[in-house]
Amino acid sequence: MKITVIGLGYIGLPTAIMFANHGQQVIGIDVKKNVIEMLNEGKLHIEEPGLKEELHRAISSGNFTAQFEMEESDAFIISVPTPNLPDAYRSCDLTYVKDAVQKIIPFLKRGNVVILESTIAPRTTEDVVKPLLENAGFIIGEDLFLVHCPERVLPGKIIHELVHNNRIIGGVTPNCVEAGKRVYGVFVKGELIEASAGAAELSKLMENTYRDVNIALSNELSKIGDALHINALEVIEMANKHPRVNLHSPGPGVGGHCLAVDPYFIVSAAPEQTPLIQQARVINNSMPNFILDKINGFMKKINGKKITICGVTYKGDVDDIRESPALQIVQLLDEQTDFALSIFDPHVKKPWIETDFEAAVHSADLLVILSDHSEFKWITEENLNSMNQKNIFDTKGIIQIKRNQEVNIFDMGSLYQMKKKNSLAPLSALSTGGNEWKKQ
Ligand code: SAJ
Repeated sequence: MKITVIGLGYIGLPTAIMFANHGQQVIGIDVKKNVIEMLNEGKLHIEEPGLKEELHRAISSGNFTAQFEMEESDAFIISVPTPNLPDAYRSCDLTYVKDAVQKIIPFLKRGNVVILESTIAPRTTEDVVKPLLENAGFIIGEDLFLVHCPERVLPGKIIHELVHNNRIIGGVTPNCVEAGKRVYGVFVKGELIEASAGAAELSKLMENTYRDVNIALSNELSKIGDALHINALEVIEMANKHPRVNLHSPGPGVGGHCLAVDPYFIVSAAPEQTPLIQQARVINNSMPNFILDKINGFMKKINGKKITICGVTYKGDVDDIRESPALQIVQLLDEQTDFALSIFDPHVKKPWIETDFEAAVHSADLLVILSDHSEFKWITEENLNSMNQKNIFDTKGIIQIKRNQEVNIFDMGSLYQMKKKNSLAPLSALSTGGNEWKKQ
């Protein structure tokens, strides 16, 4: 089968490569010149474990080419961005989706399958895309098949989840569902779930909204624990021992182009019916300022001058800083305080990111962990010897060092400790111990 994938981002590119490595002839199309050039040279513009090897396999087999020009194909997969519009309910911007549909229309033939993978507002497939294709003279379900097949892969585990997650095949008609199943049956080992296009759209959005609302509940719990001087993380650990309770992890906020985006697509489609979803977004969006207040209060108490921020990505072990609450906190600190700031993130290459851990923590009074990168598990007490005061505020629960006389460690469960007068270990005698970090 010849497949054209439009949009070579975090989802489109792995999807295109997966089809190519399962014997299909795949063309990858993107509007970014550097993306096309990098991919054809076997280089990646995104960080995803295992993807580079898969890309090289796809190129060397001759089954994958990245290019600008559209070509006739058996199936067209649209995986372009659908950001929020800056309107009252931050509705779904369908500009790129509509552009992509217009671009493929001249190349469509009878029997083709058009698949929308982008996360879209409820009813988009039926009410927006279907009319565009019908206006071009096609009868959906007879000479053209239209499917919404949302992705559910977790960045950082995309290669595995693309194959093993089940997939919802949301067809405009039953024939469309069958056509969609024939395409994804090429490599999906998970269940191919038959659905209507509308149910597929809303299911995808609800999956992320469910997570956003549950994270908001835990973020609210961290505020309750702060007010009542009760350790919220201990409460979560105990409550989750109940067979039907799954409290999520509180943190510095909810980032990424999924949970921080998708709930608004439901809200903007049904604003009167979504008070809970809207309030959850308000709570999660309040976390960067909440964390800033904790940092400010603590630094004033210890008369701190310098803060080292570890992690600016929206979550651990990715290089994605889109909608990152960590980055919001850095910006708030920069705009609203006079603290010296040093930023360290081994996954992000930017001029303002310190590449040497020891240099980043040198003379710092507080180390704030905002992304749970695996590398931060290996931070040892010795790595902190160049700090002025050994204080850690670990908002992601990744640090393995145990709190002791030398190091003060706070997390989302012990926020109330940051306010206490005597919550500090005495200053440690500065030593020039070796830097384990560099040797990792
Ligand atoms: N987060 C918390 N507490 C938690 C879990 C996550 O604060 O207990 C934060 C993370 O730090 C991050 C944000 O929420 O800032 C999103 O994290 P995530 O683990 O949900 O990761 P995403 O957004 O990359 O992936 C989600 C996944 N959706 C679900 O798990 C329901 C993934 O399966 C989707 O395919 C993806 O969104 C997407 O592309 O829609």
